[in-house]
Amino acid sequence: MISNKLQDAINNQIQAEMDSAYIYLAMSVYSEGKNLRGFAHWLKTQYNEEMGHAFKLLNYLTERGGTVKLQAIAAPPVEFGTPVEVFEKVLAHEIHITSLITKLYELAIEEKDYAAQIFLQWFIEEQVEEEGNASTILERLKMVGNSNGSLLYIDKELGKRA
Ligand code: OFO
Repeated sequence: MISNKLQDAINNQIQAEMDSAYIYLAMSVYSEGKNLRGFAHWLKTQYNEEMGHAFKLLNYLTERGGTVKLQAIAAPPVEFGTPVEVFEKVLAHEIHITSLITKLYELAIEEKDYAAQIFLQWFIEEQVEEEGNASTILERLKMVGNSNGSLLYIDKELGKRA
């Protein structure tokens, strides 16, 4: 059985993951509107990943005998700026999510919940990947500057995300 403290914190993290999903979906729609279809595809794939993270937590909480309490998700923005600004926001958001995962892990240690610590290690590794991906794309976008041709090349590359 999971402690109430950890149960509440996991419920908060489910909300945070769904919130991430919603933000990326909004970014995807925004990019589609700018005819950046590869960006839109990458961001929609990210939306699906975030929903996967939320479900992973939700299933775990149920498995541990906890109660899932779904929370409200705020409306995301409509405008996200230039492609560089979009990915600055993606990276900043992932850094924020990493800090939440770290706090969750610290709580699992405090609560001496070894099973939760093992479970959360997957999320710790995932955040390394999430930040890495966002940071690589951001750096490449900064590299190409105002070159539309290069931007379209990156768009094509992002469209290949499986
Ligand atoms: Fe769920 O990793 Fe991004 O937010």
